[in-house]
Amino acid sequence: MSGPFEALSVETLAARLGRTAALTSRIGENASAWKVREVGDGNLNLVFIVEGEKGAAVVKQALPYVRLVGDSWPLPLKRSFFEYHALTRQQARAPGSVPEIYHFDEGQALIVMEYLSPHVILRKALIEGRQLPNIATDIGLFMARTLFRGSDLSMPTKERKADLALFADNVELCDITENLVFSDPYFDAKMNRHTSPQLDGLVAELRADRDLKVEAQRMKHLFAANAETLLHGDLHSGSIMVTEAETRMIDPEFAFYGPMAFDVGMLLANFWMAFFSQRGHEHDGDRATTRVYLIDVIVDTWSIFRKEFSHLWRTERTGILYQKSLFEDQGDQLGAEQALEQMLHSIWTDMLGFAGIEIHRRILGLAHNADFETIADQDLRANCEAKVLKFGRQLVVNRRQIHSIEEVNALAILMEKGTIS
Ligand code: SR1
Ligand code: MG
Repeated sequence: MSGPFEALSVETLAARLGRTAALTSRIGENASAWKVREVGDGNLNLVFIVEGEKGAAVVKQALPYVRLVGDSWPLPLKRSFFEYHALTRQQARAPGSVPEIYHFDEGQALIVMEYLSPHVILRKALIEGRQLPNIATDIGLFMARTLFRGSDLSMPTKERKADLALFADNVELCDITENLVFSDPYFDAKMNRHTSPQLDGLVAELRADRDLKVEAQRMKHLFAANAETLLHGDLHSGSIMVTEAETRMIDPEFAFYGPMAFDVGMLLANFWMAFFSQRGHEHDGDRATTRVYLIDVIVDTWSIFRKEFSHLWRTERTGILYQKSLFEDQGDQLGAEQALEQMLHSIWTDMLGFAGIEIHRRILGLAHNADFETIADQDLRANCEAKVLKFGRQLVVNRRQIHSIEEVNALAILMEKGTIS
């Protein structure tokens, strides 16, 4: 295909892509027999599932505007280019963790990729109370591998600098995060919404909270200025597809070079939100075991991330930072371990800050989470949201005084029960 950009539709897809070899070779030559469904439920793009005589594939196409808002908010098509390049790097650094890419058309801003089936979006599974046995391991390893291997701890510096320059152009998607995540929740921004009137008082309190605002801007500063590694950039439970046995990360269109802790914080925030939202989904039975499961997932994800990051530090530290020539080659293993601990500690502290902010923006900003949105009883929803908002504030403001994942989870459990507020 190519020529000037034109959005696909269920009606036009087969005619327009019917001769794309990457697609026909996998799903079948007879395009008139293809079944096409548009299934995009994200905030930005079109997503089609195309089924033919031989198989199925996904066609994802960017639109020149934000789908959630409409054409009053233009957004460049080039996000598809960044998504494609991020996926290829993630596949190289964490093989098997992302969908296979069959074809990329830059002009049409479309990516043809593997149809993941019977996978479902992790967020949906957690709302249903499902317990997926492998997510902590799979996501922990994905984060450690992509974050370590995309940084100056590992990459040849020339390659990393070229990549940094490439992704630096993902300006508009960074701008979305800079505003929607780090600033809008903390003032009365135009597109914000929250459960009202139930949360009005707490929202006013949080927006008047000077310590919170200062720390949120500290986190924004880190996000904007600390170009440590290639991030997924939007690693929440809606960007992960799962089966009992498999986990795949999708949708890295927000990819750019930023702080190590950002992906980890966003991900764990979404697990904490899943935890706090469970009480809103108890109409078909108590969710106590799901809550225990989610706490275990949080502990395991962090511990697997730490373990794998430490393993890579010891075995793959080939970049320009903390060279072995200064440490191990001098017989100074302890020095290398000290530096590792220091780095993990700063990832830990920053992770808590990013997590708290992600929680706030999902309840106070434009883009909310189905975890809470699907709780029909407004009072019940507000009750869950109020607790997690206060929990988020603790993470952001007191992150330097919190020393272990068990400590954070103990706080989450007490706040969720209402024992402390
Ligand atoms: C206008 S875009 C809103 C959100 O959707 C994406 O998934 C990102 O999380 C972004 O912040
Ligand atoms: Mg997305």
